[in-house]
Amino acid sequence: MDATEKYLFEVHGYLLIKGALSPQEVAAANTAIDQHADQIGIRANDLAHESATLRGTQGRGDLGGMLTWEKPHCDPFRQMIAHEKFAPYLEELLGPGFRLEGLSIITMDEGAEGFWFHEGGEPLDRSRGFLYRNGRMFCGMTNIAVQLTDVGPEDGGFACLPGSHKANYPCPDEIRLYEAHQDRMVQIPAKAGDAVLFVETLMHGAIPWRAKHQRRSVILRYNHGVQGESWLGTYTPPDFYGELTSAQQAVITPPKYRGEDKGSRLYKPS
Ligand SMILES: O=C(O)CCC(=O)C(=O)O
Repeated sequence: MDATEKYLFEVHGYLLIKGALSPQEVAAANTAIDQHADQIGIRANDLAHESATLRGTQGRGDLGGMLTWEKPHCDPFRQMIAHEKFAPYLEELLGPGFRLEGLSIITMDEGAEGFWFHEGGEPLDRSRGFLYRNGRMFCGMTNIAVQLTDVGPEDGGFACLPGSHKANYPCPDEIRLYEAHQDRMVQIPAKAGDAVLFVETLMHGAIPWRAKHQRRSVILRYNHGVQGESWLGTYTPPDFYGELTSAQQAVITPPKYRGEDKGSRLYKPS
């Protein structure tokens, strides 16, 4: 993460990583989704809440389970979880030893409803915080949204209020509902293969999808290595654990205290 990227991320709470995935990686992921399109669950228009401006003619689509898909269709997603392009960003923000909390795919067809703007720095959530201290950033849950189809400036999709990860006052409802001060929200145009890196405590949501083509975004959720947000009982590695590379295994290990910055990096810095 270079000095410009650190500056922009610290100020805005997000960053666009252009060309993160190659056209071949994007194509393989899209083929895998095409093969599992019958598993996309269309939501019951429950994300816009009571917003008049986020309402849609249909719900957004959710798809999961990609790491367990049959080969070769699981591979693009297994490669994404510990991708060499993403690891340096996650190690900067979460520290070495960062963990994957989960991943899912969002699809939106033309007319799909938006998503009420949620999170924001207030109220404070320990697992979703953002702190600058002693010369570096410390993040709670941090996400990478890999775009598998193009997002034009008028298309809708992911949007956020830059800087809201540092908010101290409660956000008025009309802003969360995208009914006032819409010009403060930023929708992020992107090409297939670009990725939006954002800290979960940034207030974010989605604008209804207006494009003719389907929106496809893979959301990978991470946290620092000490945090386990959804954890109960003993740890059983998933069945496919033995098929993973050591870097992929490292991001799905149980949380443990490693001492700040004492964990090893996934890849040697180039
Ligand atoms: O990209 C989107 O549609 C918004 C996703 C989102 O807000 C979330 O999953 O928490």
